[in-house]
Amino acid sequence: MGSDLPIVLYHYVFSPVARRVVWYLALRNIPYSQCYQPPILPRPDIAQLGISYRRIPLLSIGRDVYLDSRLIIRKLEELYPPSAAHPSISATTGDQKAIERLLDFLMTDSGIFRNATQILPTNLPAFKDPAFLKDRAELMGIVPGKTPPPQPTPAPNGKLRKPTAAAEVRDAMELLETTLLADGRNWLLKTDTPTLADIEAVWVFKWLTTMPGAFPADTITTQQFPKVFAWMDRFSKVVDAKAKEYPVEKIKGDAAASKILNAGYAEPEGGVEAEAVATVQGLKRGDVVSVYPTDSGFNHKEKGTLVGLNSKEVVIEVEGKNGKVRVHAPRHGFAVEKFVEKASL
Ligand SMILES: N[C@@H](CCC(=O)N[C@@H](CS)C(=O)NCC(=O)O)C(=O)O
Repeated sequence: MGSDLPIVLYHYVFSPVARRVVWYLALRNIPYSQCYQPPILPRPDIAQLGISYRRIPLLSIGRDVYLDSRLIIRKLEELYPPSAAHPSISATTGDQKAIERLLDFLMTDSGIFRNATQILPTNLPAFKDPAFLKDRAELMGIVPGKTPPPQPTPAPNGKLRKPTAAAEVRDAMELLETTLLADGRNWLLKTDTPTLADIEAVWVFKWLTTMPGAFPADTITTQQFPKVFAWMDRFSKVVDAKAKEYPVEKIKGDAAASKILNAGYAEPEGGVEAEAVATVQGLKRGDVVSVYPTDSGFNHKEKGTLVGLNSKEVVIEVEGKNGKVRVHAPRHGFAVEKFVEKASL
């Protein structure tokens, strides 16, 4: 079972998406090691496992490596059921579960995170670093000499870009101020302590608060959204206290790799279900497939042997420098394609 196995989180401190996992682990008192990564490629610590996925975070439980914070959190929910040592922070009723899920969709799929990246202060040191700019262009599929992929939606450029994005961020903040937080509750699900629903809603806004000047001074202020800002402060106090109480071990890439490769698997092999994507490609266990995210970082296709596929996840085995690991990706936001060797001309 997962709970006896070592956990390694690959991340960097400025990643707002990785914070979601850091806070989840902290709020549930789940011990883990962290392997800090550079904010841009290359990441040899991850490459040595045979993994070409380029985004952060990744989390391993034993010899299983999970991509994408959403799958990571779901797996931690499954593999670490609530106990006295690891209290639950999940929604309990159906209505609460729906709120938890919908907040996740709001922040990621409705584009609030993408819009938040458009309102970052332009004077941040990273934006003056050509290596960073080149790396992030590559993340979005912009490769010199090649036609860039179409954006998900046509977005205004120039002086309209920022205010348009800020209006989207403001709208999500207003939703919280005028609905869930309107009655003066401390936490979104009216609980005594923060839950996963708070994590799902707070991460983008809290990230923006760390960069003075990100919120437009006239439209997103503590006066306009007192309840949202007070809720973010409360959240910060709780997670900061947890971080002090349970310091997390830092390990280097080689130590992380040997921790992973010397451990057992967290889950049994799942098998390949005959669902639509498998059927249309005639996929079966043992086929070589490519797995990649469809929203960003799609030039980095994970190639491996298919060992599991269902409506929720795809699992492939990849071979690294010193052994094999099983890589799990969510189906939501990822594609699975049978690998076809390109014929040489
Ligand atoms: N849906 C993904 C999004 C991951 C993501 O976009 N992560 C950002 C960091 S916050 C990233 O990887 N940026 C490029 C990089 O660091 O290489 C998840 O939930 O994990």
